[in-house]
Amino acid sequence: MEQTMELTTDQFIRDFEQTFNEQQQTLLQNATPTELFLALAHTIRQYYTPMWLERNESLSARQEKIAYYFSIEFLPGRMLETNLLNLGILDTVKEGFTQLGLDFTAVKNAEHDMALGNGGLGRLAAAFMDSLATTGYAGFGNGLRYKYGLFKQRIVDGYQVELPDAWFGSLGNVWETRKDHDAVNVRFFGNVYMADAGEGKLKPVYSNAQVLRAVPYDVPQLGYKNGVVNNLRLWDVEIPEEYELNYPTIADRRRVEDITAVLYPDDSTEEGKKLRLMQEYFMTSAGLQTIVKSYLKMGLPLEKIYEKVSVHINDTHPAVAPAEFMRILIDDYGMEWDAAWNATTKVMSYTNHTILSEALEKWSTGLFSFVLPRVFQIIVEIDNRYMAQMGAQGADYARVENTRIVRNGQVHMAHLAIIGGHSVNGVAQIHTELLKEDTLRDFYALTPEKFNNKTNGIVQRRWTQIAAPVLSQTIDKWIGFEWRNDIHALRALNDVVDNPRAQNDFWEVKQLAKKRLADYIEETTGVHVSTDAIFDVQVKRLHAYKRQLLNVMHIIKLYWDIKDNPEGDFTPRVFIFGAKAAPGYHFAKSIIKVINELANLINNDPEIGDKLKVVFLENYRVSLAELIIPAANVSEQISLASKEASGTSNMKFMMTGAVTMATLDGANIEIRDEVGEENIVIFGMTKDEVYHHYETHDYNARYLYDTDPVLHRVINTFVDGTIPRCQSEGSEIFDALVTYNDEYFLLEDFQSYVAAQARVSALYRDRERWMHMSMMNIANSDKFTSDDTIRQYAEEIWHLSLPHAGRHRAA
Ligand code: H53
Repeated sequence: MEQTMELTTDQFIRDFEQTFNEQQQTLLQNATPTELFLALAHTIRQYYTPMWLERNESLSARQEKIAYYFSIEFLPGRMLETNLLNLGILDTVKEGFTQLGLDFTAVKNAEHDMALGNGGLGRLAAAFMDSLATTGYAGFGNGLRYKYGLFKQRIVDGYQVELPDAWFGSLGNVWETRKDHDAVNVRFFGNVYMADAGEGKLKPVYSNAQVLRAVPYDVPQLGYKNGVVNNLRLWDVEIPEEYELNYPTIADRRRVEDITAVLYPDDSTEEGKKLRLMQEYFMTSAGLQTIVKSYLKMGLPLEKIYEKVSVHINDTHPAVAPAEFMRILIDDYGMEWDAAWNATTKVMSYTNHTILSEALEKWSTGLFSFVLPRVFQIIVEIDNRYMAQMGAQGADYARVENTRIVRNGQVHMAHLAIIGGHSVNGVAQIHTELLKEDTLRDFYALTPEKFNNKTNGIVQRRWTQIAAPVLSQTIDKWIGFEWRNDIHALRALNDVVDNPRAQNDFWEVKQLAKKRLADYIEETTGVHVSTDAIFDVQVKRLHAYKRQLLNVMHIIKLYWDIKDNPEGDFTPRVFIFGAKAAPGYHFAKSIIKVINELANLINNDPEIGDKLKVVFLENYRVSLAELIIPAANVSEQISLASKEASGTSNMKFMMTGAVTMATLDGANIEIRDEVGEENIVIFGMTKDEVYHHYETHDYNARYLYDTDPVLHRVINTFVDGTIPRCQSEGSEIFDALVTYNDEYFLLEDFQSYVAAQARVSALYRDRERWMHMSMMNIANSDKFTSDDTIRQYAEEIWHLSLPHAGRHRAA
């Protein structure tokens, strides 16, 4: 059942003009896009505020169970259009703007991306917020209000340069509301000892602790046409008034403000250790304290908190949660250990997003006990009790030793999350299998019942209705509107994938999207690209395991093919890259440099012409993805099998009609299962083949380099001066591939990748065949809706009930 706002265009115009006049005191026609954006956002706030209040009232009146999603990253991108779409007034507002003679696109582009995340992990968290509201579940977010989001990337002389992203700048975040009354204190450092509290109890006494104030800012999360508003709570740090004297200088204050100053721009490894640990504890402690307080307002017994509260640990960053929850229950509310432990394990659950060991956080016990002395004591106690309990159960000693929390002078955060919770999930089938059989195999052997899979998903509304409005209209034309409310209705498209007129329509849609992107490319890079060429796209974080370099090697091969035979028959291609590298990740930055110099070489060679173009688009982010993804013909998902936990852009490309060039990794495998083998292009080693190399140590990159002449020539191109201005970067790449034995097996997968790419070229030339493939991808993309993923979390892990039962469930 739909529930949209009743709003006529006239009414909207009146509301908007009134808000604008109150705020800006100028003429509409003189206003900048930013001024118009602010007025529009404030108009929308007036529309959703009553819904927000009503939602909170009804949740507490019904004493509804709430799941809290703790994540150090949230990456919503722009919120304006999503909010309008979800309120059901996007078309009304666009029409109103037309009548006022205002440019809606310019206004929507004036919104700065809310980039409180690095990549897939943060985007997934934002998608889940949308889907929780859309499905009607009571699921709230808990994170940090960074002053600076993910850095802004500029490319200068081919190099990545990082600039701070002051996303809310001088205007503030228009969507948030400060909730002063929910502020709490968080303690760091100092000494703690246990003193007699009478009745045989002990209580901790702190000295020299640093006390900071955590102040929440709430950002509403609107459900799609259902009147539901959930809450994303972001914490900011302040100095409590009573402690002001401890911070006499500006430098003292800055050190405090640092806690919420920057999002760590590192997608997988820990860095800036102490500050990072403080960030993690700050948001976790503040969140848990307010959760307990609001639970107690219901007057229910604290021992039963798990009946009304779930806390989800997104990756290891908030994994201190079980220990902090124990601290709150025991120290602040006087609960006994066993009752507290029972409640804690029932409340907590954890998602693992990677098997890369550098991303599974571990802290040295020295640092941890220095920053969080009381929490450390509790962790040691949890660990001891875990050992004792497992020993009593007769569990295998080596296994228990491998799974304990404090080991070899380190605190293993994933272990705390698993032992302190009731559920561990991976994010795609293959990833969960790998967790069970490799990364977390000892845990799996000891507690198999905790493990489950939840394949990731995407907010398809954003990637169609917002990012691809013309595609959406074309879908409407062929199968009606139902898919906009029930994504599973998209399957009706399967009936027209071979209809020549439909194929033609969808071809034209893609051409329009390509034209839009081509214009942007020309405007921002000066490179002219032809929309007749295949648009072949790889956009994601730059990481060795994602193998952008394999893509580059193929481009070099094509370059030589054309140079050797300029008159040859060649299917034109535009290779498009977008990628940020972690500032400290030297090798990744070298790859960016090489891509840019290779692009210069190729794009300026008249003999190559339109046959081959290479473009690196700077500052890849959600709003740029919205422009790029719908324009892709080919989606590059070429990570080494086993390394990409899931991937989510693969799903966005699929649903906007790109054909996936894929290894059997992450969710690619499930995409293949949905579209069928013939509508995806698979290449490369399987995860078992990869593991076979690990087990036998039989991989020999130099042998491949020496014996395969094509590969030899391609790799030499990095160092023989063909690509100018990147000598040192070229030799680093050569060394990684040959001297250091090619950690991600690019050389082994090269020939099969080249063959697969040749297949793509042949397929593209057969337009009927290609459009069949493309449309099969759109038609069968419904499986990857994050609405369904979140239903599985809600039902199987958090055990939520549906306050708005039945309203929006897919038929
Ligand atoms: O999380 C995505 C996955 C993707 C994985 C990514 C991720 C981060 O972005 C950051 C840290 C981390 O451990 C994992 O790399 O494969 O799709 C959402 O699950």
